Amino acid sequence: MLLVCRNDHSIDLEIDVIACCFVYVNCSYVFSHLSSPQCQRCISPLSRLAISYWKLDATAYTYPALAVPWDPKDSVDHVLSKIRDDRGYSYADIITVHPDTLPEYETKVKSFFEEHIHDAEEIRFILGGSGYFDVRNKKDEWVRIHVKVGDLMTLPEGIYHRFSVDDTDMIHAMRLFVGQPVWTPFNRPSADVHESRKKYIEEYLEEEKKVED
Ligand code: KMT
Ligand code: NI
Repeated sequence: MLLVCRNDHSIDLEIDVIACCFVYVNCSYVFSHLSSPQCQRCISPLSRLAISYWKLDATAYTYPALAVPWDPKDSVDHVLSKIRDDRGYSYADIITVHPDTLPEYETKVKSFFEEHIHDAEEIRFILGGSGYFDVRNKKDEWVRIHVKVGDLMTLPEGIYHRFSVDDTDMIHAMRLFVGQPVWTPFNRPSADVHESRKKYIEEYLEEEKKVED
């Protein structure tokens, strides 16, 4: 996973983040690789925004290009099965974002890239290809997360985000959910007053400010 700290005009820094930990200091990143296997969940600017991240070996298993739904109980990857059980993921589907494989490609890609929130967690496990998730940090700047094969990431309810494919123009991903999936995006700015947004600000962004003061 590549984390890019950027504003709307320039890209400041790119750091390759693969099963490692780093800390965030005034928009520059102090970076230290840890070889410890305990470091599967990174302590990072991402976790400070309530984003969780794991690196899995997605290439060791075979997944269909498109399966809507895909039963998460069919997982034979024990790391994925543990995350599924720990977090109660009971629904999954598998999609490939590419003009040849994704029904209504143009409409979907456009809606993925609208800045939005959800009223539930967004969970994505990257099985192939790559793409960009952009999330807003506490200063309302974009933070670009370059996701690649094996990245499993959760975006909390109420975080502003958007998704786009990168130069490879293809991403193969599993989308997990607790219970019946609801993919409804609430776009900015009307989502500013959504309960999920208010809750996220109270629980994470205001806490963040207190830590800094
Ligand atoms: C989303 O919600 O933005 C997507 O599902 C994008 C495709 S999965 C990486
Ligand atoms: Ni979303």
